[in-house]
Amino acid sequence: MLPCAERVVASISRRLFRSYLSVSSRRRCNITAFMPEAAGFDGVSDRSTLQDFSVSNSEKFWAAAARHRLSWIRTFDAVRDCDLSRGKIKWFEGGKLNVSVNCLDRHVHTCPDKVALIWERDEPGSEVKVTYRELLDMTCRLGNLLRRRGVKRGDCVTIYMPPCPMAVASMLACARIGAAHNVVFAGFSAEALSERIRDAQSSTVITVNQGVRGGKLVELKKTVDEAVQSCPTVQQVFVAARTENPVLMTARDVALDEEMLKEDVVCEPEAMDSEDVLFLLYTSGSTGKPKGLVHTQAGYLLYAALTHRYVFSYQDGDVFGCVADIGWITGHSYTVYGPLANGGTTVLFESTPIYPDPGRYWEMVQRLKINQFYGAPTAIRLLLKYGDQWVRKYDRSTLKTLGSVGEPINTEAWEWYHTVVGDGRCPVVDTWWQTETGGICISPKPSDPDAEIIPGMAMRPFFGIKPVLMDTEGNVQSSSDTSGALCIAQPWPGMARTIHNNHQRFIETYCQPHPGYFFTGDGAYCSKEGYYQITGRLDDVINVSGHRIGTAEIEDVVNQCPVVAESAVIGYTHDIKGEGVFAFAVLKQGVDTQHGDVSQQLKDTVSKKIAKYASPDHIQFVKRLPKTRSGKIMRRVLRKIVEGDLEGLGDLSTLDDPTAVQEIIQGNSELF
Ligand code: 6R9
Repeated sequence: MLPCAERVVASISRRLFRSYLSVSSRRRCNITAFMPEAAGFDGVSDRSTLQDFSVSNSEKFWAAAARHRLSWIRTFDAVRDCDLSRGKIKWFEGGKLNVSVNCLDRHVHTCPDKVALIWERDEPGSEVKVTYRELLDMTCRLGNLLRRRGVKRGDCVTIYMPPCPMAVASMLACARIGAAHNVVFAGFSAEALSERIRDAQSSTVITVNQGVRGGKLVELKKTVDEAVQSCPTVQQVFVAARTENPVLMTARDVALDEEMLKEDVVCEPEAMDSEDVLFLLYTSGSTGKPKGLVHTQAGYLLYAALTHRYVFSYQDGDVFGCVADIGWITGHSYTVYGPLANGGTTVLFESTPIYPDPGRYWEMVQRLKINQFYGAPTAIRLLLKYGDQWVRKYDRSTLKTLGSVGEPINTEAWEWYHTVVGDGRCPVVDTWWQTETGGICISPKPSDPDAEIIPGMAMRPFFGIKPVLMDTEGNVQSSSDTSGALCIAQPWPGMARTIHNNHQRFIETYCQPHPGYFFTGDGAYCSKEGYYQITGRLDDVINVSGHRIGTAEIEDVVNQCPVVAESAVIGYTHDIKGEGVFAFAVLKQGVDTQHGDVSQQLKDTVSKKIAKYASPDHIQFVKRLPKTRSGKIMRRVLRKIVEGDLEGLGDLSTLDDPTAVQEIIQGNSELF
């Protein structure tokens, strides 16, 4: 019998498609037109040798990229000084630069009136455009204000704001004066915010009076008020006005818009060392409290810029639409830093995929003439449920590339995204990466815009990335067509440097499991051709009667059943099999579980499509799945519910809708 992952690939490879450009036109490609710095690389004449070169001559590759893509105040002395086994990661030491200058000033010199940001506000049709000149002015005023109010190089400012130009200006103002930022997703609770402010030891917080999302007001300032009660370090809270409604202002609060007007539009940028901290970003681990991953200046910016350009085939003049919130790494790298470093036009999306109706994304694509759309599978699955008419209504002819991020994209969602949203015309790039990696590491077309794509596979490593798969004994799997723990064999500039205040945890989590390698915590399959498919978090891989299976593989099949909108699969302790399979399924509107045995139908389908052992022992139908605010299904919570360990549900601060958990607990108790 074939290994599971291989069967998944075999089943989908029939649908493998090639891009429309012929092989001969690919060969004619001029390598320096594709990547100018490649001109100096010995023996590099086409894109496939460029990829090999970037891995085997990593220092040369990154040095050339850093010189070419970034503006330096002082050039670097050393390219890298890394020892992964000790968690020592340093790039471009000796170099000095300013990230805000790289994202703003240099573009203001060449194209001051180019639109930098399109703020797609909650109400469709009310977008606001901000040019590079205007964004630089805002950033400088804000930088001066922060400086005048005592924020110094090396301090950490917490930003609790929805996507808006002021949030971007706040991030860049911190970068300008050498302060680190800590953006906390504006949907987090007061408790979660407070914990992050305390851990980051921020004395300054920037927020807005109220947020507006899905037609509703969100009381962000009130949440900050509640959060800072337990944050003795906080001395000042800057409050920008998103709405006209007044909010309670205390002695600690500063009206941001008013105060900024008093400041000059020239703000001297700090000359930052390459390895100074640019930002902290908190993310959840499988256990313990959230960890503040630390990213630094030059390496992060270079990696965000290069991946943004090559993964999405971004070209000057394109409008880039990443709908991720700025509170997540995707928003940092692909709404803010990557596009702005490249002098691009980037969309800041304030709303939801279904406001005012499920056509929102595509109406926005039509109105803003978006060329690259980058979103999450969870939203794609949600929209798929509403039907094709919401997509077909709008002109999507400007779209060139569709991106997916955050979790494995199941085949049904991939096909729908490709054929309905992209009219079968736009490549879908499934991008694998993490907060820890800073930017995209595996994606279908990093070095060749004409490369073939297999649905549901992240495919190929980005320049300079060398993935390896480890077997259960911790040995590198030498052949392809195999599965294992995904590690990265050599450092790259965009990787996180440490966990704030806890370097030991960084070493234990990422460096010690496989000494000398960066351990990602994900499992992957590598096909005969060397293409990668992410099989899910390793803690989501289950072992049923000795057969290893990724929960994502089972979900993929369950989701293909016409009655299913979405599902989550977990393993649970089973007396005989070791682990059994438990599936939670959300059915499409109007499907009745009472009529016909939907449950049996789903079990049979999994038996048929994968194997009998993979068939769920139990299926619980639920109204919704517990998800984080960034749309990740919290399988850990489902596992605890199935185990009956309600005390051990753990940190629920990232949960989007707490009532989902209550409903599932109730339904689960009725099941047995
Ligand atoms: C960018 C981001 C990281 C985890 C990662 C993996 C999952 C992200 C994925 C994917 C399969 C993809 N993940 N992209 N799994 N295919 N294309 O999401 O960062 O929030 O830190 O999450 O998300 O499990 O380890 P982050």
